[in-house]
Amino acid sequence: MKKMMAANWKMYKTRAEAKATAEDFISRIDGKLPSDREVLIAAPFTALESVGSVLAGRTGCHLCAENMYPAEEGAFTGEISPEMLKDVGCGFSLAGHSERRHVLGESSEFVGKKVAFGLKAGLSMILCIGETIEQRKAGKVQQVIDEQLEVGLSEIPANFSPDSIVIAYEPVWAIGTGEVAGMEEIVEAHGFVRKMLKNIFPEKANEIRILYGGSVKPANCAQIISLDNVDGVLVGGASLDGESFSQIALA
Ligand code: G2H
Repeated sequence: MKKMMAANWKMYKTRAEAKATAEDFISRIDGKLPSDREVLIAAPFTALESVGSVLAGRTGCHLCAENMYPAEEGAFTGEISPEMLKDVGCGFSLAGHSERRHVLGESSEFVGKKVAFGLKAGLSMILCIGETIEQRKAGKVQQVIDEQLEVGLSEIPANFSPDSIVIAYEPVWAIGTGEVAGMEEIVEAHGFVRKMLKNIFPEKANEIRILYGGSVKPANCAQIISLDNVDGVLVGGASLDGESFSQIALA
């Protein structure tokens, strides 16, 4: 299973800034990315084409949307379909990032519809999950993970390929706060994720990648990706700079 080193640029960067960052990043990893690693950049919709032009044709480099709407087309003002994303060169989309769950009010059911629809439309999907600090303090980490996985994956086609689904565990209290989860907390949560995946897909669970996200930096990345059941990282703030993200990708 190849490790996935993924950037999430959120609502940052104009087209020109995005292209310059992608070019800087690629120039720093060119010829150095181990064959057992892949990199992925999730960029704002407006920057997908310019970032895609930099990643195009590069082995192990993927373009990703940060969100999508579960319909082919229609009267959904402000939304983007999987076909539109594929048309601009995306192979992946995020679904259920905590900022969409908590700032935009997306439910697990809606996230599950996106994962299933995106997969059926030919995208690979990165399902983001994770508990709030209140849920952690109440001892509900496993319960939240189980619910978000069960509902988020409930409608996917039975014949899905395990490399077309990626889970990103991102504890909400560690996102953009500089407070990375402790190594034991990461191992425990990723163990819960793997266990739940085995319950749902006994034959494919070990081939589904589980990424950690939440204040990943060049200084902590190598240790995090060496942990049990950590198959890569999803990086926000520290991916906005080409040098910093290249250090993470090569960590
Ligand atoms: C979590 C992460 C990227 P950051 O949202 O998805 O962001 O690395 O800034 O905590």
